[in-house]
Amino acid sequence: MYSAAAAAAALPPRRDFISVTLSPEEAVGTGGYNNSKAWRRRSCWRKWKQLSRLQRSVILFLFAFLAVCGVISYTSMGEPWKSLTYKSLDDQRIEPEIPGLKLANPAVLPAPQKADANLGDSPELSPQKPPKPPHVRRGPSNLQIKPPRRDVRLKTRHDTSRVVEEPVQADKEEKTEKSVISWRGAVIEPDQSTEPPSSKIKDPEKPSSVEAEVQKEPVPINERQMAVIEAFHHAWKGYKDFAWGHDELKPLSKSYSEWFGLGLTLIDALDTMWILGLKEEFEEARKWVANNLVFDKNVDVNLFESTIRILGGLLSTYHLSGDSLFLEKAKDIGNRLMPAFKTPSKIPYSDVNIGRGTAHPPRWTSDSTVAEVTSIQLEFRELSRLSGDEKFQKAVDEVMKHVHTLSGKNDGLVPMFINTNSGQFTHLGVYTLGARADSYYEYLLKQWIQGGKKENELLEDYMRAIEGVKKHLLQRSQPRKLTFVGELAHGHFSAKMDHLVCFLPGTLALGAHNGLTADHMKLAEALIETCYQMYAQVETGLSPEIVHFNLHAQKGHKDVEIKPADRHNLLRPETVESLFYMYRFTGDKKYQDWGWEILQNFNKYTRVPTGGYTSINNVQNPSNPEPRDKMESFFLGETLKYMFLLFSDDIDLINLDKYVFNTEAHPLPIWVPA
Ligand code: DMJ
Repeated sequence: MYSAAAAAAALPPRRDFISVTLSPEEAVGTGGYNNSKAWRRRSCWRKWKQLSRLQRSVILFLFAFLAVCGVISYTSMGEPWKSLTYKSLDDQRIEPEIPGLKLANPAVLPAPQKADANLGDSPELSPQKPPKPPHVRRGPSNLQIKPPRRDVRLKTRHDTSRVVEEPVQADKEEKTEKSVISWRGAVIEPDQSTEPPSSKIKDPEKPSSVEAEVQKEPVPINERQMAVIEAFHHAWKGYKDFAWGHDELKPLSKSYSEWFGLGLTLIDALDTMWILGLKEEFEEARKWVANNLVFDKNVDVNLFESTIRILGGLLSTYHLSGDSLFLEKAKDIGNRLMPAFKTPSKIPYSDVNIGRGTAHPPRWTSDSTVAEVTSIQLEFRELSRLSGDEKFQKAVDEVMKHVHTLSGKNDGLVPMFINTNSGQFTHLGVYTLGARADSYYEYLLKQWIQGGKKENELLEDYMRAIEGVKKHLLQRSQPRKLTFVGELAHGHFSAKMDHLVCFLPGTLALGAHNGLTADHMKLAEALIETCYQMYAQVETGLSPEIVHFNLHAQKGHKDVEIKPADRHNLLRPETVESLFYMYRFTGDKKYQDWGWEILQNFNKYTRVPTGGYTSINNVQNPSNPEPRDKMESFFLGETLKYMFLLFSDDIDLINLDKYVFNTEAHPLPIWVPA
């Protein structure tokens, strides 16, 4: 018997080897005649055996030689193919220098750009690591995530790995467009010529440049992210079963509520599904948008809410998926919201009838809230950049400029109301970082970031406001000395803090990350601890809507006091949002652990067995938290999205140097990425 023992002996001990066993006859090659049927079938083998050892060696050598030649010629033939494939990228690098020559438009993020600047500098395009050839796809009816023609590396439905389609023979009409599209939000680079539209907005249908992304090693999904996906599935099941296409799920009564009648939850959740990798759900929702989302309706919508949820959701989904359906819908709703700005002061009305094209303030006043009119800018500015129509940006920039000059601020802090006729602040003297003012501060910083940190007035107003917060609103509680942001009413400090204020640590951290003073980060660290304690000190481990902090130590009292009217929880995102920023910027795992606790408590007290999650009336009663029978759209749009991002260690999963989140957690590109 022959075995490969000799060869194995030459190998280091313990290495695996393959043992091949032949019959003794075969082994020695003597070849006795055997006339059995089986033997006859092996005539080749017989002939082989009849050859002399020299003849066999020559044949084997020839085979080996041919094989080597084959391999060499295959690899050298591959080069021309490769260079053909990458040529488009190389072309992009040099073409902008040729006057008048326009570049291919990216499927996403079309924008005016000096394309060579970024592309040339990009380490991602270094010769050692050539970029993946861009996948080309565009068109109203084609989802960019549609199954590729070959080799899409989508491992599992819940796999966090980026999925990039290998080069395909793209459709002809797509040939001039280049972008890397994958099944994850972070994959499409917003640095594709993202320049502010301020001077002249170019037609995005005209060519621009694209930077292709080099794929990194996939970052595996972890258990906590899986738990978020599970929670999303559960919430989505309820919505799908009982509220499909309606605004909000009522999970207990297994029905729905309408606010605008525009499928609010579905739209708010689109980019979350994209980021979580829920492809089937996304495609199903996309179909609904394509077939059922109609804005030509005689319905009053709130300008702010429909901007941050619908316009913001459509724009970010367009960016993530590259699917122009979402851009078209965004343009439609954007245009329909414009009548809101037809006011004597240009400060927009709160409500618009998107079917009739009329707008009006609430019935009882001609005021709008300050947060509402100053937290629509990220979306309208981006819509101008994408549509090539300046009017959107002009309208919202005018509001900011006007508010910048207004009197009635207190060290940068703004009152809560502004009059649409006079353009002046009203109800002076009350200052809060909570409801009605909160996102004014958030959008000062975020617009500055979105526009490439050039709009100094925005930064000035932001910096001044944070100084105002420090001067007038910061206090420390007893007994744990938690730093919190209270309110000021006509000179009197109130130790009241809305859960809404918990956006602030995240915003401060984002500012510090973008080069603002390190003090802001210190304050962010202190405030996020407070926001966490607003959960941890409560019986259910869930925060109420509003807390009052104790300023004086009292025996048996915690820092956090809750009034009966304030003890509800609406599944709000702000603390989780800030935890996400804090973890991104510090890497301190405690922030993930805190978020994990919160998720578990949502599961414990707000999950409805038949599908969906519900807001609750009483966070202080674990045995009966009193479900309210409503799942707000921001639970899917924001809370679960921020949870998923918080648990991720992949900084490119919505890279914060390339995207800025609107106040409803919809990521929009930074025009000139860091
Ligand atoms: C969301 O609609 C937005 O986050 C908004 O800025 C505040 N309110 C809810 C979430 O709490």
